[in-house]
Amino acid sequence: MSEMEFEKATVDPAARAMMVKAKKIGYLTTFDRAKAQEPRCNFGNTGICCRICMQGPCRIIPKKPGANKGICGAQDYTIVARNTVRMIAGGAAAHSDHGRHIATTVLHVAEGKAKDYKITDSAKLLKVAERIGVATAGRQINEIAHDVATAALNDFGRLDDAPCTWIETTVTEGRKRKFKDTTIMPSSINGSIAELLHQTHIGVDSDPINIIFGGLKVSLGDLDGEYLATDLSDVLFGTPQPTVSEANLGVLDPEMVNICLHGHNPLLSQMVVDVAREMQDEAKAAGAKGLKLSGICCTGNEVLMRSGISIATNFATQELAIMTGLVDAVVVDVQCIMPSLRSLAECFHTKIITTMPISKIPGSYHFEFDEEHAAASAKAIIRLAIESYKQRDPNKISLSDQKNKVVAGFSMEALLDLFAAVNPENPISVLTDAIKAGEIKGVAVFAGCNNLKGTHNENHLEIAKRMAAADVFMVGTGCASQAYAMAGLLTGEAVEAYAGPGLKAFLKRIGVKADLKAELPLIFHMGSCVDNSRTISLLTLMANELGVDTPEVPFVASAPEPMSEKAVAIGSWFVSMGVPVHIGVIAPTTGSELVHGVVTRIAEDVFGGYFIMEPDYRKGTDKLLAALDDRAWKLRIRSEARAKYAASEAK
Ligand code: BF8
Ligand code: SF4
Repeated sequence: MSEMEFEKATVDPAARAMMVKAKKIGYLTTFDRAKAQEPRCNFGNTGICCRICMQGPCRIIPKKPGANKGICGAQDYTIVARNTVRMIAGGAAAHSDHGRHIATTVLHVAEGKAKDYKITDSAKLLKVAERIGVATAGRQINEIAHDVATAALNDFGRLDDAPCTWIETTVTEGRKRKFKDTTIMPSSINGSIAELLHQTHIGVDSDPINIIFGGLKVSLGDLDGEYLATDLSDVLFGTPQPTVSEANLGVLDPEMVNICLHGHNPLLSQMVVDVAREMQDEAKAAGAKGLKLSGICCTGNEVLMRSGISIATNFATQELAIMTGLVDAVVVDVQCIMPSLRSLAECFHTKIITTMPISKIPGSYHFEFDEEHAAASAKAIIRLAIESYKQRDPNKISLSDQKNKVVAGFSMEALLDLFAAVNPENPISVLTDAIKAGEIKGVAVFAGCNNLKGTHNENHLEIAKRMAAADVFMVGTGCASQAYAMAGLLTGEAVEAYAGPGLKAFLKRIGVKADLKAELPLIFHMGSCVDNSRTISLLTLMANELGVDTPEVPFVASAPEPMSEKAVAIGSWFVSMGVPVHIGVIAPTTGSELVHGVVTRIAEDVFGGYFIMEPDYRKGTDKLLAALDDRAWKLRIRSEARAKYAASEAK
């Protein structure tokens, strides 16, 4: 890669510097591999390659008689729909398995097992219990935790038609009716995934609409799994509160033992954080100043939100953390971990430590995470990192001077506390009143990954800056939030630099009253990808306060650089929730005009939400702003009409 190519690959200066080093040592990073994959196969790119049975792959060539269908006769629309919803199934499986793991741990804590964990946030437990109908009066915390965890686990394998508890008790009445009317209300997360794999087996469903509805049902199962993962992680480890930290490769400290926590599930990473506090002396005995933990991907978000742990980098640049020569160990659990980390680690002293039975990398260290002895597992991992530190080669170190301040930790509870500083009786009205008054245009959620079809972090940053200038209140999760953290957008300085006058005034009003230790940031970091559930509770609260269903709320979502199957699942349930969803890539749906039209246009008629596929950040921003304007305008017209009607009724 040349200098110019580095600039096209990423907007992050820390990453560029490490890419130069990679070139020097002859290591091909994910950026080189992305380039080597060009040009992409058009069949795969447009979704019309079917590999669902072993007669395939069948590729659809519309003008070639016989090849305009698969060998079994499947049409383009069946193939595109099947491929799309199978991605949703993969995403839902990943998110909800994570949730199931947390729920099982809560159950074990309640049963007196898993002794290294405890119920940290009993207020949250009581709130969740009351919401889902678990009795609380006069009961022990462990009894309540037992019943809440059991209710969560029941959402995975219910055999009757009762709706999944977390969806049923969290969405608006209007959405519940919609999900029941369209038969997409799930009863069982695992059951809906299995049903969808059956539905899309060769020779089962060829109706693309029916297949898409099956996919949406699974996406709601995904939301259910995310929601209970968030709730029960808060119960186990505490509900996030505003915290100040730092982000980017400059957080790696040359004088400390550096351990990167990478993956998704807080069960192990939070334990490493807790245990590390007691193990600073062991690091000092090895000649370091102490232990420095930092995060990559969503496990990084989990420990940032609850413990203020720094962010090292996000998905696409995970290899470049190792490239600094400063990382003594990367501890990984599940999801979004590049298999290439291991071969790169061979060029350095870095130990890659896998911890989950379903997520191993050949040649790396495997310390199977054992919930019964979680603290001991965490200690063993830290000791390996300390050993590794002793082998660090000073000649291979490349310091990065890039790091930015981060203000994060905005759970829904923390956001409501902020709004309550202005209006304690009705906190959410602070946000909805500002929209009604036109001070802010609406709310945008930024979520999702990095995708090297574009420039790393560029879409994230450019869209957010433009939305800020247009007075949009922004919340973020996942690698999107990490992109903002790395670039300094989760700060008060960013408000000064980028917010429009309305957003600035709004944030100032809250900031002055709330009197936090830190200033309010431009974008409110709500957590990991499963914490997109927090953004749905924001949407639901707004809808209820405005007296409308969710499709009428000026609320949009954007995954500026989506990559994973989980992102597809999240985008799909946002659409079912009635939200316009921008994605910064063209999804492989264009091979069927019908399916592409359904997901980008017709979906709006049924659910109110739809996908906007737009890789160009300028156009993407314009489309998001147009969707917000349209909703805000309709909201105003409708509420004026309602007021007029009520006045004439009263006469
Ligand atoms: O669950 S945003 S690259 S780390 S999939 Fe993965 Fe995408 Fe990052 Fe978080 Ni979410
Ligand atoms: Fe081909 Fe049909 Fe098999 Fe798909 S399911 S690979 S279209 S024969």
